[in-house]
Amino acid sequence: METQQQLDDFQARIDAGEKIEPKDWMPERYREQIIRMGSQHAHSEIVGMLPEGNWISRAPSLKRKLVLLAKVQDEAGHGLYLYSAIETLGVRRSELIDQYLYGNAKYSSIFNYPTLSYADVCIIGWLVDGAAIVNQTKLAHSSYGPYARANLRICKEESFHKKQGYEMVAKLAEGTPAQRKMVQSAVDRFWWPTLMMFGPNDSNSPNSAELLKWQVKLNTNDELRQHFVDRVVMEAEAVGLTLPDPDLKFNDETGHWEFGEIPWDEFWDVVKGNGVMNRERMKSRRKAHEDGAWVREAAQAYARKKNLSREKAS
Ligand code: FAQ
Repeated sequence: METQQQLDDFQARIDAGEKIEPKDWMPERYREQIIRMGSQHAHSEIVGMLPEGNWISRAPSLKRKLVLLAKVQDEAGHGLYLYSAIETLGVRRSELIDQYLYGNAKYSSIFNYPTLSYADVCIIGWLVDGAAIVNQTKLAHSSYGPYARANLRICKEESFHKKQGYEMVAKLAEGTPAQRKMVQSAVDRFWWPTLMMFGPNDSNSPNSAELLKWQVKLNTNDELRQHFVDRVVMEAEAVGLTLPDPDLKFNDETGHWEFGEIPWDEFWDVVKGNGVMNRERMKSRRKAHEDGAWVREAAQAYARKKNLSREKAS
């Protein structure tokens, strides 16, 4: 039973900017929210390897292949940092993974879109990693210590991902007419799904109030989305690409770029599992997990053996 005094003391620690660490007292709902959000974040990083992984064997040069291999491996690492951070709350990683492979845990909607050309890989680096950074640099100040620290490490790598993506976009944008067409088509297809990554509008975001109160999230979904749009408009202009939104216009009074209505029906459809690639993505992840069962068993047997010999020696 949580007492009002415990809840007040907890809130006072949050308001004072203290980090909450695994062994500290916390409301059960705080624990549940970090597990929900952090594990969905981890699943997203893992599923997020698939769209770009699709192009590793078809990268246009050895250099591009090496960069892409390293980037996709980084995403796997991000998933592992996040699972480790969430496990500090007493939940097993295998349980979390089961929830998304065989249950109904979510992962980011953006990874349910296909990568039709190599330019899509470049656009993912620029826009998707760019959006992830806007979100995660804030989460690096989140109140839950292990989750904040995982995000700090992730951001350092994501910044590099974004730069390499933007560099490739710039190269294509100044290339042949066919290359320019290819990269513009990728922008056209990824623009709205990228804006959806920030989640529903604030008025439709049931988790935000609690997460903001506990400083798990430091900004609302709409604030971060706006911050991203303000940055990207200038970046698109610099490389001569057009963002596919006729309503995009600068508001002198607010100092922000206004943008058109996000296709929310499409967003909810994808979140519910009906996107173009949802089924394919889950099939690939389940297969990878099941094919890897022997590796997990071998690692566990090795760990048991090591523990046993340590016990005997002591
Ligand atoms: N997709 O009440 P809210 C990356 C769900 S990492 C799917 O607003 P909240 C790296 C939400 O879960 C990208 N579902 O939720 C990379 C909730 O459902 P639930 C992932 C979504 O938590 C780059 C319901 O809608 N980043 O890209 C989405 O306050 C390149 C109501 O929503 C993170 O996960 C969505 N887009 O705010 C990898 C960052 N949006 O659980 C490879 C951490 C919302 O109640 C290549 N997470 N939903 O059943 C967050 O910042 C937040 O969780 C939000 C959602 C902002 C995503």
